[in-house]
Amino acid sequence: MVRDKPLLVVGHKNPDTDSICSAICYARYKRSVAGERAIACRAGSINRQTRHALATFGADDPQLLADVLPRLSDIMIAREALYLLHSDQPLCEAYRIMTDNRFSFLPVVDESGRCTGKVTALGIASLLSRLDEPEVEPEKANLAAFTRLCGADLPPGLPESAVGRIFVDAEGRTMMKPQGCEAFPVPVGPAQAAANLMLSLPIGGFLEPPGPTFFATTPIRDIEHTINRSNEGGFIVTDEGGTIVGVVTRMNFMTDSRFRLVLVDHNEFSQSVEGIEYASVEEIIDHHRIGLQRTNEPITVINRVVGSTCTIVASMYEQSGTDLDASTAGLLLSGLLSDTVILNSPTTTATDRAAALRLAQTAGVSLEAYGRELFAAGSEVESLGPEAILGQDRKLYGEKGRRFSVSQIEMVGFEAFWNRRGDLGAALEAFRLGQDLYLAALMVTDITTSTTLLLLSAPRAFRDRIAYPEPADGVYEMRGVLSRKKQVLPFLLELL
Ligand SMILES: [Mn+2]
Repeated sequence: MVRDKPLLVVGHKNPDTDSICSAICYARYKRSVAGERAIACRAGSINRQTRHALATFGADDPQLLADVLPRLSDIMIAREALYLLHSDQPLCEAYRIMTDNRFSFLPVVDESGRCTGKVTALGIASLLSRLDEPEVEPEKANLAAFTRLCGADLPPGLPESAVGRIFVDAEGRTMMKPQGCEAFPVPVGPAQAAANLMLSLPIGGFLEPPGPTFFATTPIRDIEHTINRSNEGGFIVTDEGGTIVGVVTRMNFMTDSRFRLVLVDHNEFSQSVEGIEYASVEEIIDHHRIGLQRTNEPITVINRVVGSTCTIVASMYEQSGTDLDASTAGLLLSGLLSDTVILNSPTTTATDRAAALRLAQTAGVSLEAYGRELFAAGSEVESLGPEAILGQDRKLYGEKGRRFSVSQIEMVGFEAFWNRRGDLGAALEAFRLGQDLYLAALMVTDITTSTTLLLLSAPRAFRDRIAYPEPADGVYEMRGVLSRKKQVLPFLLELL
């Protein structure tokens, strides 16, 4: 496990107030109580209700997590830690850097930072094993590099580079004869001198093609197949403009690059941030039905039948003996009141009521008044288009061989809904037909009267089976109904 990575705490997609506030507060808990480098994250945009809670209790937006797919940039050896070669450098410099750092290859770049090829340890080894074969075109060797390799000083007056030749003179000395200059002796044997001469040639003559090249932003999973089928020891990584930003070796692919996650307010991967199956989920704090994936390692799962995830986080603070600050208490209260519709939802438990009272006191707000304020601030109906209202909190289901959707909005009073009923009905119908769903429903829940108006787009035969009063065509009045998962969903499944 990669302990140096931060622990990301994130709720479900289309985050509601409970998801955002439990992520913020549990990240605070992990930092202050467990000493973890925890970061609160979100898997989507912040709705108006949550925005009000964050503003009221002074919290920053959690960091947006578009996905948790490890990318090449997460595992590569970055440019700063890398030696980039130029084609006019002598081969011995590449050789030394590779042996000192145990690199199997080094990229060669031009002036603009583009990769023109690479030098590999294998390539140099095979050159040195074929010194007798005069297949290498005569090239100008770097004379300073050559004499240095031979452990001698460069005689004065010689050019920087020249085509050279090794021979043994009459006295048995190993001699180097640069073209157009006097021969000079070197203090090594002829075979070593020949090898040194080879290593003094410019890299440019021995470039191998760069091989498969990838962008740093590419998710690792997208190139695994290509990597596995390639016999290259390493790969060049560039930015979108083609400038080299690093390399990856096969060893780098073995490092654990997974993001470390805590899931709050959900446990089903289908509701989670993109790429969750490539992350390391270390904890789950939730209050929904269990839809867990099999895991490779033991993980902490806390799932309790309470009205909100914030209730669970509040009890963890309490058990740890840590005093809550007003901001954290206010945020936890917001998530709790939001999910339980100000303690009116049938999902509300005695634990939630007790926690809400304590949290309101610590936060210094009136539970009822703040709850109404939160829902009034979150009412989307005046400000959003019909598609946005339907999409804000929509869940898709596939049960009993039918696919259907249930959206929900909470309101203070129904007036704004009746003003927009035509728009919303048309948008609901269009969504159902566009998605080829059996039915599409919108729960419009008035939290002041605990009544839901169910706006329904469904086949006639299905609608005929509904026994609730129908004050307007396709609008059903469900008194005492607040909960999608506990009331409306079972009701619809029964009719199906
Ligand atoms: Mn929740």
